[in-house]
Amino acid sequence: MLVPHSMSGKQVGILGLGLSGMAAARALDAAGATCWMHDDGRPAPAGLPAHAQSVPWQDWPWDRLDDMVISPGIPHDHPTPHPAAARASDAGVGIISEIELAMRAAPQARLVAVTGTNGKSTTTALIGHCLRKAGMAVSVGGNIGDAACNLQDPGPDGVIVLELSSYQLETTPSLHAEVVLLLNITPDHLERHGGMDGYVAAKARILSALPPHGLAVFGEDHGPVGRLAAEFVAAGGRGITVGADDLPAEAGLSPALAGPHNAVNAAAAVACLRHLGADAADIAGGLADFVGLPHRMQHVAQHKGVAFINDSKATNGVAAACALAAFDSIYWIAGGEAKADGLGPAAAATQKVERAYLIGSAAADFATELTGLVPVSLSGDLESATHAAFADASTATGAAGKATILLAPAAASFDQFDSFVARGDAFSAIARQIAATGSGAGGAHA
Ligand code: UMA
Repeated sequence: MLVPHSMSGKQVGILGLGLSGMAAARALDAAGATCWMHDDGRPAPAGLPAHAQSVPWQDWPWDRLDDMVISPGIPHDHPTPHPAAARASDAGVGIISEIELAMRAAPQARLVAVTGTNGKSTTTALIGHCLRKAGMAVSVGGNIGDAACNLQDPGPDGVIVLELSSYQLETTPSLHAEVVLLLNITPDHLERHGGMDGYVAAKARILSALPPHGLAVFGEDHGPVGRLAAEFVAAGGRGITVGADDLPAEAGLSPALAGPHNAVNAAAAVACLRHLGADAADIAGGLADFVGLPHRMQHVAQHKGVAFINDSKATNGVAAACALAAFDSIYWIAGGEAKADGLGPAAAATQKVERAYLIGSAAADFATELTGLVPVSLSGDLESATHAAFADASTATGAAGKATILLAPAAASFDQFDSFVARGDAFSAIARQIAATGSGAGGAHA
């Protein structure tokens, strides 16, 4: 655990009792702080740390609070601040993230921080994988899933690799890292940042984490990242921009790194790994045998020449367009709760799509966007869509065929599932059941 000893004796409010809130409570308790905890949606779990108590935020001792740790999913600014955040601002109480506590713990390890709209979890995991291959002690966490305060400090020769979301970047004023990676910025989470300018500003905060000798790695981009890179270098920063062409010529990428977007992610990881001193052979080995992450271009089943790919994490049009570029003969399952730009660039990335199977509340609008581009089926739900896609794909490919059923929704999951994880798990279960039983019933088109 990363313990922020400087918080000893402090009074701290904790808003949200999910992964980050609970990790913050344990770390603050270990540091000797007193915690006041509140969650709007769930009761406090059993076994709170000794110096933590569950109390409605209205009853916290606001005149004595030093800081309030806010969970990343809770707005402190846009579209409207949570009332406890508004109260904290009025009372002059600092609003900080759980990541900020990990920074205040001042770990001895070298730090790497990774952000971007898409690909940040894959890149974070890939860096961790290659460092382990190189024999280095490494801890990996942050937005990828394991809360930062839960991580062990691997010591001065080790590395902590943190994935950071825009939400976390906004509330981590003490962020510091020896290497930062800014992969790409395309519209996402705009309601939480008051629009694109606010979102870009939140992502750009990662650059202020660098000391003078630190390295910034930028993904090749003609949009906001390109501008930020140019400004950073013009101001004297040490920054490099990488594209797919910067991968070592001999690099063989694992199937989990399929697609041009993952080539950029891999090239960014390589630049970071070289800076950290990883051996070229270990980097090459790590790129080749990286197994990838669940719900990201994950091969979950294969039957009758048809591969089932779970990319449920493709919750926006840019991510879905990247997935569509990575396969041929695609039977594409899309839909859910649409983002502000609908399918975005995914609509124009459908050249290799045989048919789209649309689900959820976005289905009708997505069908309109795809008119004249690809045939569509209004499938309603994921189960119907997957069965229909398999019936079509296995018929079209025949015995020797090769086709891909791709779940890349270009939309959030919340209209039909609790999370992208639940959506991906459901797809994987259906795919494996089809592979086990050979059943592809339900191929009718609406
Ligand atoms: N809650 C309230 N009031 C509200 C809203 C939520 O009390 O108005 C409560 C909920 O009832 C819940 C808690 O807050 O109990 C949830 O907090 P949270 O949504 O911030 O989630 P955590 O469990 O703390 O997980 C967070 C990240 N979640 C989000 O950013 C939404 C996780 O990223 C991250 O893995 C974890 O911290 C550890 O760092 C997930 C994510 O979806 C994977 N991230 C977004 C993304 O990748 O696009 C940014």
